[in-house]
Amino acid sequence: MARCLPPSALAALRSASRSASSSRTRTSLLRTFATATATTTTTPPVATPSHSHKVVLIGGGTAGMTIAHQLLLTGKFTQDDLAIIDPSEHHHYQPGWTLVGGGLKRREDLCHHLPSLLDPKLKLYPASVSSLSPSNNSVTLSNGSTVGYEHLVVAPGISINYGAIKGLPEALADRESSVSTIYGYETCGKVFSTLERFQKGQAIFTQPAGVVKCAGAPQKAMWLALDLWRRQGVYNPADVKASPVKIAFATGLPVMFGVPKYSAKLEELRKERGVEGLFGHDLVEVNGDKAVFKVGEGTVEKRFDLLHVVPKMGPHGFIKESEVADTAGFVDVDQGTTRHKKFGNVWSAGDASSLPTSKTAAAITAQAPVLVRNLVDVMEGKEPQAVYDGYTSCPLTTEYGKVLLAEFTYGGVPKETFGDWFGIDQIEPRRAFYHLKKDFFPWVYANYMVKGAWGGPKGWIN
Ligand code: UQ1
Repeated sequence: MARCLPPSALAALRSASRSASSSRTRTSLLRTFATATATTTTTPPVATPSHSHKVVLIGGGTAGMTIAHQLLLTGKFTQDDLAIIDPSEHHHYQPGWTLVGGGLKRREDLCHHLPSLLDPKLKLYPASVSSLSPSNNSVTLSNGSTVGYEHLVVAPGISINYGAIKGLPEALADRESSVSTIYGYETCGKVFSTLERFQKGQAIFTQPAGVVKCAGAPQKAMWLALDLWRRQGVYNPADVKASPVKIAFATGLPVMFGVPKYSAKLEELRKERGVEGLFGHDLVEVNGDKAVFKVGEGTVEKRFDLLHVVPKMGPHGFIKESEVADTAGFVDVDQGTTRHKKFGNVWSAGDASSLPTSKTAAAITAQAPVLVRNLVDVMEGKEPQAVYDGYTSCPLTTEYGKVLLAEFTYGGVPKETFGDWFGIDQIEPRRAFYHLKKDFFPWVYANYMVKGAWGGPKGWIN
């Protein structure tokens, strides 16, 4: 496997935070530093404007990678019919970063060399997209060349806007600070060492208002930390007043989780375990040992000794500024078919899409087969028939050795795989689900899902 640990990662983050003045520039620097290496060292030249493909996919992340291989497995495409545009040298199993934060995995083991994951029949453009022209059926790359398509799948994920919280890039890049986040390859390595060192004081775990990927992850980080400190003897859930460590969960949301069934259980755990709940608290600034939250129309300042931050996220600029975006900037697709509401040859899945469900890798297991089936049907002159029900899942680590496996559809309606099979209620955190999360999902993802052969709750497909 190619090197997955850029030695200059944190240095790049540091220099990005030093040299960039606007939050927009910061974000793009943070997002693309690995890309610069990719384009200068290992990549073939970018195609000329004459290139065109049956299907162009933007993004080689979970959605793009899975959909590209599922399309190939239909047997209806040959060499270079399908093209992926992605500037990244590496593909990450991001659901594993919560485990990295808990000291259970090494981030390098969840990182794959992107080009080597691709079937040789797929054409790779190792470049970023600068604009979309859906009326001309073409995409313009950052080097100015254009790529044409019959169908376009827009799946570049969601952009992490570190700079949207004042002082955050600097605090994350500072090795001495106790500010960390599991939401990035560059930063997730700092989390566990920060937690392990922490023996006394106020810990705050944040979750922003607004859209994030994997909305359960902010508290997964907290539950593992709590359990670590409990085992180390510095946190006693039964007597928080006497504990050296105090824990608060500061969330921009009014509740612990968006689905009432699971939220009730998580709220029960929060109270039982002595975690202070700061609801409606949206972190806007990190200033030394002060965290500044927007609360209602005003601001509230909290002192901290350890801060785990979840940055703000939003759609990529090239989507927001294009004709395929909805008013929020996400790709405006039908929530059942995944087909664009206006451009019939544009499709989207995953974090970049407007699909009104929780943004997770598990959701892709259900979205990808629907998109692939419908795209192929439309290509063959038929009406799209397959319908996505909003399935998504959040395997929520509530302590070392236990996971609450939340699974639900649109509207937060529970759809529990093992409830159907074994008649159990998945509201209870279980050891078996912990092994699914820690061992089985990373394995099945790397060996089958990215190759288009895993259908989530449906098991192996293709
Ligand atoms: C899943 O298929 C999957 O992909 C590998 C995950 O990892 C990201 C998941 O978290 C979940 C929940 C699924 C769904 C599969 C089952 C068997 C519930």
